[in-house]
Amino acid sequence: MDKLTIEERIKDLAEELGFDGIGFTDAEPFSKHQEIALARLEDGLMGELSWYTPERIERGSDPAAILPGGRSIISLAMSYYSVAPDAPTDDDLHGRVSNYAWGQDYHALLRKKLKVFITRLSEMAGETVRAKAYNDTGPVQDRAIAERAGVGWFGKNTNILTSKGSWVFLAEVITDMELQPDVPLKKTCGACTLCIEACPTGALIAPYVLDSNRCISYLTIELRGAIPRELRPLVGDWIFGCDICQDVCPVNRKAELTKEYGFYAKDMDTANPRLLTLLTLSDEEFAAQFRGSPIRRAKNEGMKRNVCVALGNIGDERAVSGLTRALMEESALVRCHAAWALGRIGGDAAIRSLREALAQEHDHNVIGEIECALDGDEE
Ligand code: B12
Ligand code: SF4
Ligand code: SF4
Repeated sequence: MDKLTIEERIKDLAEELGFDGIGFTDAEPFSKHQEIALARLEDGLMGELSWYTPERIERGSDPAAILPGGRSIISLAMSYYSVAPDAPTDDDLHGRVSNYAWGQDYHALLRKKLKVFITRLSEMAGETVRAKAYNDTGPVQDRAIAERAGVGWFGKNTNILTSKGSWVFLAEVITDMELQPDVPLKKTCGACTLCIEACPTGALIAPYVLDSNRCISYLTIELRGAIPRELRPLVGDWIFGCDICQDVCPVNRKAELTKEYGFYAKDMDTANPRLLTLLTLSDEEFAAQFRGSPIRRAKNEGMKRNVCVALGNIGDERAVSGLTRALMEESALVRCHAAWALGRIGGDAAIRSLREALAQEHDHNVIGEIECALDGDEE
């Protein structure tokens, strides 16, 4: 039998550990991607991510500065695509959580796998290899690495599309090993523009250009303040992330279900939570319910804000009493969004609640929201 090359053995290792894609590239700087990211930041298209700074972009664009002596990057992809247990059939009001957040927190899951991966690399090399692994939280641009390593190509929705679709998490290992680079794929989206047309908020302002300020993923997960009023009606019933630009992508018709059991939703409530229940959770209950889940990132206050918007968009009068209680929440942010939702649902009970709240409210932002809601000016 032919002896396997080191690259082939590393590919086998990735498969053994459950990764669905792998490729190699050199550790040369990502100058073009650095330039684009800096320009996006400068143009205000990255939203208000306090940690996303020019220094971080510059550091992340030079892998050899992150791992001095780094010669290669191993790019890895793991599918998280799964099916929801059961679509809700009860009469409760449900919201939608993006597929990537149905299961366990991928950061923890991938971190463990990457640790094993690095240990096994050293065993393979017969000496301790120097390596630094990232998944999502590092300064490097995971997608730019995946593209150059031939793991996938950039879709017009800015996601990396692999031959098995875009429902993948990306990770990378920068190492001092000398590995034969793979070549970038020649694939493109061609004339397709389905994702751009389907995005409900118009966040894909041009092919390959996302305005984070308009993206539901940013609005429901990363944004800490109020969701802009004009965007609230467009958020629909998404309460954590958004899958629309991937759902419509024809490349995803070939998507295979993840082999990683941890990414499946425990039950229907994880993928389609009951909104009125979420609205009642204390901080402790929220932390307990979402322990080990990516959803914790939104925090209880952010989630209640999102739930109010979803309830306003669903427009069902059964939400009025829950939203009326939310008008008395300690958080002014939640009170603002509860007022907006009540204005959008309308009807005598909602109007009565808004008037009673106005008589007691002291926060000027909430007063403004209640007045708009009573004026029927909810957008
Ligand atoms: C910040 C961030 C966000 C922000 C901003 C997104 C953004 N514009 O990148 C927000 C909160 C909006 C976000 C949302 C999501 N994210 Co996010 N996010 C990140 C993070 C932490 C940094 C990304 C970054 O640096 N972007 C810089 C900008 C400038 O890059 P870009 O928009 O992709 O632009 C590139 C392309 O447009 C390309 N390009 C430009 N012009 C052209 C022209 C042509 C012809 C071509 C081919 C390419 C091209 O070059 C640009 C620079 O590389 C990465 C993790 C990481 N460390 O990399 C995860 C990451 C990108 N996110 C990820 C995921 C899963 C998501 C969501 C799908 C989650 C969800 N379901 O809600 C959405 C997808 C929204 C979307 N359509 O992109 C995955 C993507 C996996 C994949 N298959 O691509 C990553 C890689 C995390 C991970 N390790 O798995 N995210
Ligand atoms: S994640 Fe949703 S809001 Fe963001 S670009 Fe895709 S379709 Fe638009
Ligand atoms: S929907 Fe079409 S344009 Fe958008 S990423 Fe998929 S193939 Fe590309």
